[in-house]
Amino acid sequence: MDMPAIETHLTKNPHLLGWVEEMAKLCQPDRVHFCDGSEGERRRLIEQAVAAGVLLPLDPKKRPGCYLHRSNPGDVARVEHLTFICTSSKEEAGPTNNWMDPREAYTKLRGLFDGSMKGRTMFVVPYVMGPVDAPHAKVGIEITDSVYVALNMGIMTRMGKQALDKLGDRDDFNRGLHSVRDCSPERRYICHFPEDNAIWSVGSGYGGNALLGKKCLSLRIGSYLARKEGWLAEHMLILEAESPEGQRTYVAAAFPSACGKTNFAMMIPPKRFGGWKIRTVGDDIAWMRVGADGRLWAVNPENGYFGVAPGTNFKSNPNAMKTIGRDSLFTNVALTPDGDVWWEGMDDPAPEGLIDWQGRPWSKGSSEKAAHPNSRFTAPITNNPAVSRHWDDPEGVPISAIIFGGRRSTTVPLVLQSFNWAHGVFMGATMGSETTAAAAGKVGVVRRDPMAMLPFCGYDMGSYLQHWLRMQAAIPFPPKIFLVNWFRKAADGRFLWPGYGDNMRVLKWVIDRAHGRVGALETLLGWAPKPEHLDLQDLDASADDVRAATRIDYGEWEAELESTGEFFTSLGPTLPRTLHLWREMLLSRIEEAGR
Ligand code: TSX
Ligand code: MN
Repeated sequence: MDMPAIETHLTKNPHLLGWVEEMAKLCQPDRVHFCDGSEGERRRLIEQAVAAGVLLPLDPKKRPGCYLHRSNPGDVARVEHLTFICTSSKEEAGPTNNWMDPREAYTKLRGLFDGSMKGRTMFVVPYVMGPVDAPHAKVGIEITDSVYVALNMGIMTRMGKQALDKLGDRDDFNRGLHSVRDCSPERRYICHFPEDNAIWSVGSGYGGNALLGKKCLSLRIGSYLARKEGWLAEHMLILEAESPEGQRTYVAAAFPSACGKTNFAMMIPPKRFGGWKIRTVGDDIAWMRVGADGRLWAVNPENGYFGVAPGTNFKSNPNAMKTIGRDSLFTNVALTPDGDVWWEGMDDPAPEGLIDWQGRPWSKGSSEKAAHPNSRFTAPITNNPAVSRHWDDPEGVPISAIIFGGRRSTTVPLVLQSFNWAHGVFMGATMGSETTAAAAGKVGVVRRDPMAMLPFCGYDMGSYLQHWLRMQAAIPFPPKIFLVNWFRKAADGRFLWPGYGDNMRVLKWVIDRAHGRVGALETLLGWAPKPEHLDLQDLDASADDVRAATRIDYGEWEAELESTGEFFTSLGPTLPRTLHLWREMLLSRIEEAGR
């Protein structure tokens, strides 16, 4: 077959056209389609995807503009053991990342991409991460042979002509190459080349492995650039809290998976907080820079939500349910007989006649789940009725507080404020979450996950924490840092804190602390609210339970700090001495207090 000529009216950028031609020579597609991001193009791609059986239209009355995609059953999640950071030295990737020599990786993957798009269309997807006019927005080009990926990128990023216009004739775009190939786990690699600003991903069509703008560019490559350029690329939601007086405060928060990050980003305050409004700037990623005013300003690089479906319902997250009412893609959820979607933990019980995520008839009482536990929705950010007016602001929003959290059944109290920036970095560095049944492996074990970045940091974790410590000197008015835990349990296994909307009561204290207008108690582990500092009116929990949720058990903390020590050791010699010293000091003070 003749080489497809690389021609498009969309760009004359010689670096881009040269690279696309080179990649087309390698992958040998039948056709090359440059995406312009127009509404007409979106319709045509959906038509193609429906004709090819990649997308199934849902009922246009119940879910207008919505489609179901069923992935290969062996390709339903990110694959950390096949994700590589390819830097010149192994030390640069650090002990918590898989490393491959860049030359070896290019050689191996070139072999896998060779002819991988024969008989297929190569989509060239130009996109921007961040508000298009933001000074630190990044342009990426993803070459992919998946129409599903092209359509998802159209929701999750600012996709099309606007990206090419922003790029102009420059060469500094992220080069992303993706092919589902034969979708075999034996030939699956997600390789990051931070030194080349490139990502090569082969063998998976799943979100985090295939939508290269999200985890790969915005977090792994992003964090590498952030250290080099003096900013922060973080796995954080960004929310806007507006007080009854109309004061808007912005909070960024990092949680590991299964802690309800999207729910927190879209929280609806309880009746008692009637005058308060919570709005969403982002639910997954924050890029934060020091502004001219000396504050830390955050943008959400994304344009949509790629959320976990199971557990999402009108009680846990009404705004998310409204967000996915139209123009959304669903991946690996169950299909109802009337053309709607269903998953475990939806409001209503499963209807008769469900088709499960693999396309098989499913009946109640089946031991298998109807929707895959990692099934997802992809929805435009503007569908959210509570989206912040600043979600697309090129300036971003000024962050007053950073919250770290985890799922801990013991030890970690409802909320603590750090003594200072370095102690806040210590809180983030030591945060962890107990594994739930949703993840593979043993249930109930604490898995440490610094800043929820363990799977997403594009370089050595010790150097990453050093970068966090160094940032203090660069931020004249830094946000205050907090640690929260919504998941503490009583001895009988009950949750002590009602969570969800009632987290507003904790958030209110956080905001008031950030503005220096409420008191706190100095404990050995940080500043904690005294009982009179939390507004608990109409709370559906006993005073005893709240006391237990906020209690600090110094015996438990001695064990906690011992376990933190083992984790620190595992991060190796680049872990900043400051963090070792914080651990030792906190432990010594507890021991010397004689508890
Ligand atoms: O998202 C959650 N949040 C944050 C919400 C803003 N979840 C769901 C976690 C899985 C993704 C929570 N689950 C939260 C929470 O704050 N808290 C809990 C634990 C919990 C579960 C049930 C109840 C109370 C607490 N109560 C009843 O079911 C009646
Ligand atoms: Mn995430």
